Amino acid sequence: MNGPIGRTFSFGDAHVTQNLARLSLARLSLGVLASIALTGCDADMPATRWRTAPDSDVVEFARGDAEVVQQAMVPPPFLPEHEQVATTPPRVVQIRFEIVEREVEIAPRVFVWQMAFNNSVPGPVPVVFQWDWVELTLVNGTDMEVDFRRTEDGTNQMAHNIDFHASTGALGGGALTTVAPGQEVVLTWRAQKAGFFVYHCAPGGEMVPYHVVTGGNGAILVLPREGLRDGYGDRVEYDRAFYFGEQDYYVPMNADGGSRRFSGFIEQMAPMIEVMRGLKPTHIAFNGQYGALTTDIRLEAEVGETVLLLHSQANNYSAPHLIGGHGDWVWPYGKFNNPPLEGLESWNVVPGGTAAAVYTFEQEGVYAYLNHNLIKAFLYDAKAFIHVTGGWDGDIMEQSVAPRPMSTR
Ligand SMILES: [Cu+2]
Repeated sequence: MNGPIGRTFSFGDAHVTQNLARLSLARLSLGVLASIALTGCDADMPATRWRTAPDSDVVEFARGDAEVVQQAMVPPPFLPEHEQVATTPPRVVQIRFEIVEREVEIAPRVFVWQMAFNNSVPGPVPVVFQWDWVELTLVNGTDMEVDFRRTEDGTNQMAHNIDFHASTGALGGGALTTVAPGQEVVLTWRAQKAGFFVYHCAPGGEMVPYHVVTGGNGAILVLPREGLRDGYGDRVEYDRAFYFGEQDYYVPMNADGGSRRFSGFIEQMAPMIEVMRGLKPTHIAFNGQYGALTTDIRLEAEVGETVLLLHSQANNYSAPHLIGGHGDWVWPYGKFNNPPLEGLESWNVVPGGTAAAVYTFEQEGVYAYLNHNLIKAFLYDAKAFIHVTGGWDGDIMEQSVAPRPMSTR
């Protein structure tokens, strides 16, 4: 092992030393030598040297030698406690998802039979490092207490599986994880790419969008082993992380403003697919339900704290925006091995994709983090509030003159 860090910064003296050792002399061209001579100094790192090189000792680490650890899942918008820099060799991280079919009132008088990974919509966020292995036990059913209506015997009705966009091979695991009600399966895959990645149920054909738009999606955080880096290559540490899972729903509605009710996930399917064909959501929510992150759960932060803002949409576009703040650093498509962009106002989430941004709060107040398609934010409910305490700096903003009768000029 060269050390705990899985990727080598491709700038600075350490890098040059290591890469010189790796390059065979025969392949050293004069151009390479010249570029090494020019970039051997930390102080003047050109932007083009942001890229990192994998550490072969980490990449080739044997799974049989890896420490096995268990990670308990927590419901979004929160993440399991985790380190931000890898201090051990690659591990096997064991997680468990229990799939629950349940009927939830996602908005007043609007009921949806959801498929919920680990009894939450969106599903929980596992947190691993690049080059770790993820060992998932996927259970089609649960014996946990569920605070929502279920089928009379408490069992699921349909087969489910999981497609991890972060994984490689066999439909992202979908081909190897299909389980009938009452079954469980174990899938192990290596986290080869760093970033925030969607996962979702994908049982085939029209089942795929049906299961996704009833809540069968979430995201996994795969951190670079050396931690997050800003556009200059410097470490970024965060004090808190929040996950905003944006969900579009296609609910068969009655004329009275309430939804149709069904006996279970199967009976709901055909009428819901008819609504889905229109490509027009009837409801859009953060964290699965209207009001989830504006009234039900209170998100808090303090001035001076850096917050990692994670966002996913498994089926549609979104345009995250933090009212009153910015994306200090935004990683395009939520993928950490690309240099982040600085000081953005709004940024992109593509369908089946994510965004990751950090912001350090400078003023107290209530910040809305939302989809800046403002119709989706305010006429639907694609928004969350973050309550920030810790003081106000009048040099940054102040009301210089309070409202008063207009003057004549
Ligand atoms: Cu499913």
